Amino acid sequence: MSTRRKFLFSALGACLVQLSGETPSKLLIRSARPEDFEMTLEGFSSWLTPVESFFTRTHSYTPTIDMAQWGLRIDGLVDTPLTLKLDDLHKFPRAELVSVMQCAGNGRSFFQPGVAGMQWERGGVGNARWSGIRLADVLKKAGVKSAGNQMMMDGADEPPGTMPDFVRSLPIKKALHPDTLLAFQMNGEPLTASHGFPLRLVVPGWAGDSWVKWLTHIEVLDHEYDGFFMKTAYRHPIHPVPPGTPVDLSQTTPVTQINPESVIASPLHGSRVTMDRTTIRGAAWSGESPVTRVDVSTDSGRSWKAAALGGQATQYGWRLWQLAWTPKERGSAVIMARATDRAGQTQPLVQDWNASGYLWNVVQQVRVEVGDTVAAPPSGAELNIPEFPDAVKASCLPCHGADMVAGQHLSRPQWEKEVDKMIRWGSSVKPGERPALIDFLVSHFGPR
Ligand SMILES: Nc1nc2c(c(=O)[nH]1)N[C@H]1C(S)=C(S)[C@@H](COP(=O)(O)O)O[C@H]1N2
Ligand SMILES: [Mo]
Repeated sequence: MSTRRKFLFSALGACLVQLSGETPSKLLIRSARPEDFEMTLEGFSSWLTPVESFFTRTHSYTPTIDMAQWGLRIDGLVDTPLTLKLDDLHKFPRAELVSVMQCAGNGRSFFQPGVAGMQWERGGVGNARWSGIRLADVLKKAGVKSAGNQMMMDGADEPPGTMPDFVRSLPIKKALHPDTLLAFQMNGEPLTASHGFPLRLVVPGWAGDSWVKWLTHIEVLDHEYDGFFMKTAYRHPIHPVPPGTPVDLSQTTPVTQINPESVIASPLHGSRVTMDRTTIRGAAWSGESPVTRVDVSTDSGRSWKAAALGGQATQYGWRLWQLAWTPKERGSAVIMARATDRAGQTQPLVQDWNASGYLWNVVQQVRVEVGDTVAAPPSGAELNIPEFPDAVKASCLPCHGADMVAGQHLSRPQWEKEVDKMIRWGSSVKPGERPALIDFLVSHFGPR
């Protein structure tokens, strides 16, 4: 944390919770408060993502859990409502699996026109070994009534102001699937505070928004849960729309499974390689259906070759892949990789646009120069955070950092919409301050 950041943090931090851990050194900090950290491209070289390299996505703050008080409540449409302590949960049969977890918004920064939200590039995803117990075993103990077809899940995190609480629901069919877990562990270690200690949901094949952290309450319902994070957020259009078109919520459906995707870990975009043999490699994954092939092109998509798949083959984990390439000529080359899963789904070349920037999975293009020497790409642009006027500090920064604002690239109507949402969620912007606030945001953080 910079000194200036620390200063703002303590000056405005009266109502705030501290960061849960040390500043992560292996991650890109998209937002320090709340914690939104992105995995770097290096992460696509390892089969299991170490916890210290694993992305973090938190809507409000990381709660501090008092284990003397903590319990998991299961109620609603069940025969026997239960409150289970961690010891009780440990008595159920153990279950474990390797699965990718990907944020629904991974790749959001690539949408054109740009959309509001965390500006993830490719690293809002990771692959880990999750251990715990089957959710189905716990639900069977409570006895789901025949009318129960959805399951509400809530964690211990509490939002600031009047922001809605992060509460989600899951169809009971997915909840009862033997691979849906209540996990205590990630890669053999107890969950860290950022990743949901002491208990989180593991919903393999589905986007991260269903993987509720710090789980405290499950309620069996006969309908989809009615809150903001089910009925407004995490929805995407049923039918494709022209880019930039707002879609009525009645024409949207909740985000569920993730799509096939492949990321090139090496060589890096903008780097220089020689005429010698280069290994092109990366990782590929899909939703509930495993990746069965990755095709690589080194000539802008004119021809494709199957890459060799490595890492372990599991239902939900990612595969590492590689292909040897000996360039035939000097100049500029575009490398692409395209994953296909067992269900026959493959990555598109053009994304269907959606206003929330979910489920980006367009085939990546990595441009390299073939020359006489090897060279790393030029280093990327740093986030430039200007000094915020006092009124902006006072209305925005009590709840989140300046980095969260500075990462956005929005048009005037988009900023107006965001500011009005924040006012609804308890920001102290006075009516007279709104025009200057919008002007500041549009002039510094306008469209790319
Ligand atoms: N309680 C709670 N659970 C949550 C969230 C949250 O904000 N609160 N964020 C969700 C989202 S959108 C994602 S992508 C994943 C991220 O999990 P991670 O931080 O362990 O990577 O957690 C999910 N579970
Ligand atoms: Mo997410």
